[in-house]
Amino acid sequence: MASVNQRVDNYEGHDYYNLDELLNEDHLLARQAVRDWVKKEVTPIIEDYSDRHVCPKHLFKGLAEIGAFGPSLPTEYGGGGMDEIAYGIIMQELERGDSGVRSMASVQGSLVMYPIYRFASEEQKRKYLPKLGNGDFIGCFGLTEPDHGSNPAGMITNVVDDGDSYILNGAKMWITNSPVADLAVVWAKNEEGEILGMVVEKDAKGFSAPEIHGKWSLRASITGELVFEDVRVPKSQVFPSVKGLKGPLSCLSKARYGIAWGAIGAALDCYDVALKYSQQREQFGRPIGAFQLTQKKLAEMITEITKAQLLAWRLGSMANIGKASPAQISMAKRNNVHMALTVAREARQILGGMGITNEYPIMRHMMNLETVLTYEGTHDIHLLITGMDVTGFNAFG
Ligand code: TGC
Ligand code: FAD
Repeated sequence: MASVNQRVDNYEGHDYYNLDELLNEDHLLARQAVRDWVKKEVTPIIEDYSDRHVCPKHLFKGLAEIGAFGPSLPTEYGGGGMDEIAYGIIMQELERGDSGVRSMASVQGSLVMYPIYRFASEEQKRKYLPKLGNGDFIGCFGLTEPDHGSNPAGMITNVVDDGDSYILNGAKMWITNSPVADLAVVWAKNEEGEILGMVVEKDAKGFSAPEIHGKWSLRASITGELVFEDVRVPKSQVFPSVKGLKGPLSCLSKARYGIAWGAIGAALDCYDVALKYSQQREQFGRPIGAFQLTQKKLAEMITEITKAQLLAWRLGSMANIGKASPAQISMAKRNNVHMALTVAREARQILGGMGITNEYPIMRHMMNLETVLTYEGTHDIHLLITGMDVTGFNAFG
């Protein structure tokens, strides 16, 4: 198969329930700008970078230029000053290109800029946010540890008070962007067992961020560890206004919201490719789209995509007035990612043997979505969040 993808990307979206009527001019303009950028900058290179398992780092600057970092954060702090629906639409168009490219933006905007904006001192905000917003700095978010993934409350990474500084020890695992990051937002326990957030710069003595190799999923996104060996962190680097797990979990709510929208983009790309293929590919003297079994697949795909679009739009409307609860966000993340993975699997079948090649984006989306199903809270953890919300009983521990 071609080592560099030759795909002609003539994607124009699918809107079966006329949801565009619910969008405003700003949403539509943002969508078109990001769609154009993805066609120009992502589609032509993404199969090659995924194939080589290399992160297209040069895209960070372009992502900043199209306003993909913190679209709903205030402009004075490096964000885009848009609403939550615009943020969602931007994530959707990026993930239409590749989940890893959307990850680059999610982490920078929702997991690095957002906690600094929300919890840091004014001095920290002024120091970091403009440079994160324009892509001069790359950030990462360290919550997960080798032995504590779904249960971050059990973390063992810790700080010990040493006058004007803390001494940080421990390790974080599976951290998007860590090997290329200039700074890390790190969550660690103090001597009282309270979780604190802090910014650790890459040059800090005792800090390293080795890359994790061998991923079959999200291959165009770079993932690594964070290792802290007696790292001295000045107290001015610690977030003054948050303690406890609600700090990192509130960042996750912001990022999970973006994924609920983003996953629809991957599904739309798979649907778009499969629909066009079914209209052109002939077997038994007819287009395969004329067979009932192919129509069943396509009809179910667009039905599930449309339901996910409605869920995301309603969630966005609630988020705009500060009324999207963490549990509502969990439901949308879980449903929409699973929907996208199912759509990718069905689309792959419609393309027959061609579906497994890198001439089409479907297998790449499918493999990417296996990560998206797991990170930011696994499929089953989000089910348990909904279960707890509706029953009042905690089934985690
Ligand atoms: P629990 O007792 O339920 O909650 C502790 C405190 O946090 C509050 N809270 C939230 N606040 C904001 N947003 C949320 N989503 C929140 N969920 C809970 C809660 O009200 C409480 O506040 P307070 O004031 O009472 O202290 O905590 P728990 O220890 O029982 O944990 C619950 C559980 C299992 C749901 C949580 O630990 C969880 O969500 N686990 C999943 C872990 C996870 O999602 N990790 C993601 C790591 S980052 C990542 O994957 C980035 S991928 C990046 C990319 O490339 O895109
Ligand atoms: P585990 O928690 O060990 O779970 C394994 C299985 O057990 C899952 O199926 C889970 O659903 C199930 N399980 C766990 N507990 C329960 C329970 N109580 N009841 C029922 N089932 C349960 N983390 C970061 O902090 N920052 C990042 O930037 C980041 N980026 C990532 C990038 C990639 C490519 C990947 C793969 C992960 C990333 N993560 C990141 C980590 C991610 O959030 C975790 O992988 C995820 O939270 C799950 O943790 P785990 O892998 O340790 O699985």
